[in-house]
This record gives sequence, structure tokens and C-alpha cells, in this order.
Amino acid sequence: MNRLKGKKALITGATAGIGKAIAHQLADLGVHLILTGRRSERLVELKSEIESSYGVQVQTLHFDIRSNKEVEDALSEVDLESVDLLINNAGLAAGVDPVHKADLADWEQMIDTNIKGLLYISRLITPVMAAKKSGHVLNLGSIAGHEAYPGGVVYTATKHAVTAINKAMKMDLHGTNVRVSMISPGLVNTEFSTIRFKGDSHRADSVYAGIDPLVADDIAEIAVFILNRPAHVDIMDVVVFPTAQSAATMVFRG
Ligand code: 8X3
Repeated sequence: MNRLKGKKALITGATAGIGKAIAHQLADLGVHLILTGRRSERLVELKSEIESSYGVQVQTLHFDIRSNKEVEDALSEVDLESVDLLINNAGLAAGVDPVHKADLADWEQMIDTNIKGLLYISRLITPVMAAKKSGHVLNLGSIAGHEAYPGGVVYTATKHAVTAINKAMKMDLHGTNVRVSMISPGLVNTEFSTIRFKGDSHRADSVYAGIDPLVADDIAEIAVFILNRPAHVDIMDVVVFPTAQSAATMVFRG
């Protein structure tokens, strides 16, 4: 049963990977979209691709989520009342250096995007959802929000923060009918690792070598399942691994 047709979703970080896959799968169900990201050409391409394939309305917003001023300016162009679904997808890992060697700029980029950016958007959308007593926030977490691992001192900290934000947001919105959910994936083969390794695609490929990793569409299917539940069902967190992974650092390469 499609309960999503005619709704509107705002997806952050929609130009690639999981965000883009969620955009396609929601549009396929008749959901209108507001797609946000930093790469304006990719947003324009995605808008025309989705509008022509699915016949839904797509608005694009081009801004850097790390700047609250940019977020506020961009969202002033949006009818916030019309947003039914907020998909907090924007996030990244930068570098794998240990605490005593890491680059501060990497830490700031992850903290500013994965935690502060998510909060900036949520701060603007959730009051409107609470006032109209409907809406659904889906946060993209990670297995790194449940486990720490070496080389991930700040990335895992930011994803633990998302886990905490997800739980506290649910409690803050208690009694408003607004649903709050999270997906916590393990290894998903997107450009995530290429970004983490700063463009070293050989190293990025080695993360997924010898296993059948998750792909963006696997996560998008779970997102659609969560968002399409009846109004009384709120799935708080789905932890999902590829079959060959059993913990953040435990991968069976056959
Ligand atoms: C991405 C999954 O295992 O690289 O959040 O932390 S992992």
C-alpha cells in the first residue's frame, strides 16, 4: 500500500549515493521532492531526470549545510508547511588518521556537516511539523553510531551524536505525532569511501573488495519501508549490514 503518494520530502545531500537513491524511490511512489546539496549542476541534472521519469515536482536548493546562514537563506524559499518528510542524509567521513595525527580541518568538516548541519535543518523543519502535528524525520545514522573503531575517532563520534539526536528528538517531539527514525548501515558501496580517502579510489575499492557490499538502493528500500508505515508505527532504528559484515571492523572476505 502506498501511503506516500502526494507527500513532499526534503532530502539533504541528495546529489549522490543514498540520498539520490531515496530521491528516486520516493519519486517513483509519487512523492514531490526538495533536493538539497552543494553541487548545483548535479542537482539540476537530477531534477530534470526525476521530473521526466516520475512526473513529480522537484525543487532544488543549493547551499552548504555547514553554514546556518546559508541553510536559513535557502529554506526561506521553501513553504515549510508543505514538508511532510525530512530525510537528514547529508554526511561524510574525512580521513582515517588516528587522534594523534589527524587533520583538524577533517574533524571540523565532519562535525559541522554530520552534527551541526543536521541540527540546523531540523531546527527549521521540526517546529512546523510539531505545530501541524504531522511529519516524519528520518536520520541517516551508521554502524559507526553504535560502535567506535580505530581511525574513526571523530567520524564515529559524529555518528554516535546522530544516534543520540535521534533518540532525544523522538522524546522532544513526544505527543506531537511527528515520527523520528534512523537507519544505521554498515558498508554501503557509494562514493563515501572515495571521499573518506580523499579521492584515492584504489583504497576506496579495497573497502568493498571480496564482499558483496550493500548498495544505495538497499538503504533506500529500507527508507521507503520506514516512511511508508501507517501513522501509528515509528521505527526508531534499523541496523543493516551486508551479510559478509558482522561488526564495524569484522568483514569476511571470501
Ligand atoms: C559508514 C559505515 O563502517 O564505514 O558509516 O563506519 S562504516
